[in-house]
Amino acid sequence: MPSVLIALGGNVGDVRTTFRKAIANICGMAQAALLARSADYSTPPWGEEQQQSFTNACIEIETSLDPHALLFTLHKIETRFGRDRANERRWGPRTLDLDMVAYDDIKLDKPELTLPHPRLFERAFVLVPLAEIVPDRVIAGRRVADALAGVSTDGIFRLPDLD
Ligand code: A4P
Ligand code: MG
Repeated sequence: MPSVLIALGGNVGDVRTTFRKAIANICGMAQAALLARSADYSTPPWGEEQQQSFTNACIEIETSLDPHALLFTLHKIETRFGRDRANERRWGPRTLDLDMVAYDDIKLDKPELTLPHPRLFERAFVLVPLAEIVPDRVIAGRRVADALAGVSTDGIFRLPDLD
């Protein structure tokens, strides 16, 4: 079954609880198996800096859904957890953002779905949790751990495990 890497982010509400529930929803709604889950990380806001710090994490799943069906499912889950795309700014505050980082080695270049995620290599808030779970994975010709070595991780710290 295809392996998919998903980045989770949010900075409104109880984000760590949202992540826990959202991951359960992803597994249920996408008939997916959870292969790996990073720790949660606190990360400084990127893009628009005058907002609360974010919590970020990454997961690896196996699913039989195709990329578009999975994207549709991820959007439904974002909405279920209070995401309101119609009333938010790009890079602004949000309860839950679910980005598909990579879907096997599939390449897609459509506005509604670009794979691998086009801004992955600029984003320490994705690369740090990703390198925790798949350091040796090669995405768009680059090893994840090597890509992480090329960005600043200032202000990013791992949050203690919840039990
Ligand atoms: N889309 C295209 N490709 C993909 C893909 N691979 N995965 C389309 C998911 N979606 C994809 O996404 C906009 C459109 O991209 C969707 O319609 C989808 O079909 P969105 O989630 O509605 O918009 P967005 O999240 O505001 O845009 P973007 O560019 O994904 O921004 P970010 O970076 O996700 O913005 N700082 C920290 N520290 N941590 C964060 O998590 N997040 C943001 C949010 C800003 N700053 C942050 C963080
Ligand atoms: Mg997004």
